[in-house]
Amino acid sequence: MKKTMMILSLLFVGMLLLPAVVLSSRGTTPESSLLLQTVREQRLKDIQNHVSFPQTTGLYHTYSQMTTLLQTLTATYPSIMSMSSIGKTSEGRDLWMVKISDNVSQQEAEPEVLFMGAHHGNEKPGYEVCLYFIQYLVEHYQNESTPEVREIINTTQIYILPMVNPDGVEADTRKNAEPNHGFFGYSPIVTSYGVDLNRNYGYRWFLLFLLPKIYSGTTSFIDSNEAYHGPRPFSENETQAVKQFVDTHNITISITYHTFGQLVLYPWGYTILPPKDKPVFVSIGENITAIDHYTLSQSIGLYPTLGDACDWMYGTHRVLAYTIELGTSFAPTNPATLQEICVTHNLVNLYVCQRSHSLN
Ligand code: 0X9
Ligand code: ZN
Repeated sequence: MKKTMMILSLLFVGMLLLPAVVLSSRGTTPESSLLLQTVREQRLKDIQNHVSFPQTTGLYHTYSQMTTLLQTLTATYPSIMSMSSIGKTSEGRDLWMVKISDNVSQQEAEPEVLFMGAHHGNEKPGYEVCLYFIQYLVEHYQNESTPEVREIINTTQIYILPMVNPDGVEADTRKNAEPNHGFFGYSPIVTSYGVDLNRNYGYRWFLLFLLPKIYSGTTSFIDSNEAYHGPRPFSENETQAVKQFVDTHNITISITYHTFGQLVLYPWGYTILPPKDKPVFVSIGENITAIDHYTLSQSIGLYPTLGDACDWMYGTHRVLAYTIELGTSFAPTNPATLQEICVTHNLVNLYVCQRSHSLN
């Protein structure tokens, strides 16, 4: 009798667990399940070992602290890391692009991936994720317990532009610091400051005029508006620099980090039509959300807008370009929250590098 009861209760518990098993495996293709297992283990190790986080007196790096950190790392790991300025902001700050790869000074026939942070200067976790990733990669290259990092660096050309908008980061503003000259830039005097860089990419701008009602809530002709798109496409030094870089590289996958909302977004943001590559976007996106437990959606699901970086990268160069909206606030003040965001998206970034090898 006792035995039958035990078997029955085991069966009951088993039945309860079954949907959980089925659910947790959905959206995780076999290609990534091994990686997910190893990255989860890594993640735990990281949380335990990363004693030096945060490295600065404040929680977030300043622009100059970032510059020093990147210069120090480049000097320490010159064979796998290089940095170069791909442009200057209106206030004269360099836009630092980091490359991490073996034979770092050479252009090789290896997949190229691009990570960017801080299009919006007040969204600081985005660049911290990038800095954490850079440091993690170079510091684990020789580490015998992380052979996958060595493999990734040896076989991938990883580009990271942590701060697209350093002027905005320094001023803690969404927009950059560009002086504006009124409607379409025609005023002789300075009327306000700043352009929303994630509205300034030149993809399908004509729709602003054709369908103004659809986009007027999220992008603006008014230069003092927080979502001002600028006087013309690619009017800004920062977007021009990104354009020039992406135009001259063969980027396969890209992640642009923003805050906030715990979302993984794929194009399009300007239309409800699905992108041609939706199955790939969803397959990779589901593997990303299996790591960070965020919600996967087409960008327009958040809201429709024009001129964002990912629509341009995908529309012009077919880059599999994701926007990730990190966390639950623009700039969390709790170090543990920031650390969790960085550690988790370090794994996302490693996965993306690996996945870039199995694309057509
Ligand atoms: O509005 C943006 O630029 C992004 N959100 S944020 O809160 N970081 O400003 C979202 C861009 C995603 N693209 C679209 N929704 N079209
Ligand atoms: Zn943003």
